[in-house]
Amino acid sequence: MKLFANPTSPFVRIVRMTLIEKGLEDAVETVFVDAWADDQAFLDANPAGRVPALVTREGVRLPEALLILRHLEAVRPEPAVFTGDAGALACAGLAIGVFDAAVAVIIGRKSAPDFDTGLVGTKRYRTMREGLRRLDAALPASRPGPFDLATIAAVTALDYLVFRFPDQDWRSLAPRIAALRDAHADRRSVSETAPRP
Ligand SMILES: N[C@@H](CCC(=O)N[C@@H](CS)C(=O)NCC(=O)O)C(=O)O
Repeated sequence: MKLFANPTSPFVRIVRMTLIEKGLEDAVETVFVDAWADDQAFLDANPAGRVPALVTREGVRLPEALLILRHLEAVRPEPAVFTGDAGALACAGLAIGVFDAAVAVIIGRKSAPDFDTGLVGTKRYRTMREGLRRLDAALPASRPGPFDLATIAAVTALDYLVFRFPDQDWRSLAPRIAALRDAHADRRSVSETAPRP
């Protein structure tokens, strides 16, 4: 398999974390690309020009992080990242909403330097703050439990906000997610995929 990736994307990160958790990293060649550079092999894999994009063992070109995770779950069912539990899926949904909003701000700034304070930017900031707060409240007290999509996405969301918006105190806003993240800090899937410039 081949994974088109970059070292900062939270969508890429949930795929890379899953590959490590499932022991599939050696089955994948990871190619870092600049999603804005119109690399032809990358565009062949995903005409949307967005990372992640996976080329499967059969040569199928698969975009979209959650679809890639679904495929990896079929390739290597254990350990499962999709537990099927609605509460866990809801937490994953909140976390993905948070980092999707954060990515929208970073990308919005490319065409509008004042994106953050406009109609869309303001709404995305609200999503980041409110989504993180609700996720923090929604995580069951039993976590750390299974290292499933809820945990993977929650860790990814918090780390991405801290990485991209370091002037704000995200950890204080989400103390339970911060504790969860710290509890897993030494896990290879967490430490080796942390966003870096
Ligand atoms: N819905 C997509 C979102 C992927 C995405 O937004 N990737 C960003 C990096 S975080 C990207 O490649 N952006 C380039 C672009 O928007 O053209 C997924 O789940 O994979």
